[in-house]
Amino acid sequence: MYAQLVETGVTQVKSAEQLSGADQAFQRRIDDGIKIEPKDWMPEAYRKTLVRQISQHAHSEIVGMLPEGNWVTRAPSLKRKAILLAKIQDEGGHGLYLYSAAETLGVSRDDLVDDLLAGKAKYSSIFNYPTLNWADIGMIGWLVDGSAIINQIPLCRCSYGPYARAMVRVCKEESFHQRQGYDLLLAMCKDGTPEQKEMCQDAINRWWWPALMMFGPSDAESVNSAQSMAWKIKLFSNDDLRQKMVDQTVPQAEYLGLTLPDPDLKWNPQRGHYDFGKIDWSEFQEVLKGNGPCNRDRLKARRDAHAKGAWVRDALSAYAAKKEARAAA
Ligand code: BYC
Repeated sequence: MYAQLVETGVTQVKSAEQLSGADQAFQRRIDDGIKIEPKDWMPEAYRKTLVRQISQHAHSEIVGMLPEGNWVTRAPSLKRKAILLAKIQDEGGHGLYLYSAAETLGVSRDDLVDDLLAGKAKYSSIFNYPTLNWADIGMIGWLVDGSAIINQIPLCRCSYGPYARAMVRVCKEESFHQRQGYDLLLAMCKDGTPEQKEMCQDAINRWWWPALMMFGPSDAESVNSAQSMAWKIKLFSNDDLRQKMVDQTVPQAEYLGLTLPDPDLKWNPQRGHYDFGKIDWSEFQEVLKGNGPCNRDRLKARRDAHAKGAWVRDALSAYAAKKEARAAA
């Protein structure tokens, strides 16, 4: 892979002495806020970190279509169905931008997808939870896209140009997604029946803690944060972003008349933030190991979809080969 990258000009071979000088110069560029572009020299570990994060992010967008897809045929009105379809389509688009951003780092999309299908690649833990009632669709928009925005707005300023630029459009679309989720919940909580409000409470009881886990392990346990922050791939720590999510969401939940399932949640005037209860990190670790409620279903759905799409890929390759042969003739 390294040789291939050298060949394609993504990176260059340096002697050990040059490399440490190059590393320092690279860090200076980062510190000065200069964006790193695909053909610039970059430390191998920086490249690998970006491939890891961007590909996980891309996979999350693609797998993230599944829990929502579950409700397309059962949306309660034509309007809600059209909104949901548009949202799911947006997520697919985000996945494609992100795979493209990863490809600028010298990896192939086919390899990334193979890793996902083989169960080797991670994607966000949140998408291993089921969507059991229509209010879950509102919760995904409000809490999951809401968390995604908090995490991703800073990524628009991250040090790697293609990732930062992809994030600008992604964030605009995620903002619309978040608002549609809240709008759906407003309709159910404010204008709906007591049963509908109960569905919303049931949904928030199930989604609240997994949404907080989306931000990743606590800062003390986060193995990648320090280096990623030094490289400005991440601009804020997992815990800082999680706190922002809690502070932002509590008043929104109050307005909906929903109770967040955390008896320890309370405003702390000294800190100027909400205190909240302990996250069950053993649940998070189990989901990461593949033992969440839907891990197996999600991978099966992606594998089946990939197999069913083989004829499209074959047709595209045959068309491209024919076009190339014609051009060469
Ligand atoms: N799920 O050292 P850490 C969306 C892994 S939203 C699964 O803190 P890092 C969407 C982590 O990868 C979701 N795995 O890592 C919204 C690492 O494992 P490896 C996608 C997780 O990278 C609505 C290990 O735990 N968003 O797309 O510094 C609809 C240690 O963690 C999770 C993004 O991906 C998790 N929740 O920080 C549709 C945003 N958390 O790789 C779609 C970009 C941690 O060392 N990503 N892990 O084996 C990020 O900002 C960061 O990668 C994270 C983790 C904050 C997620």
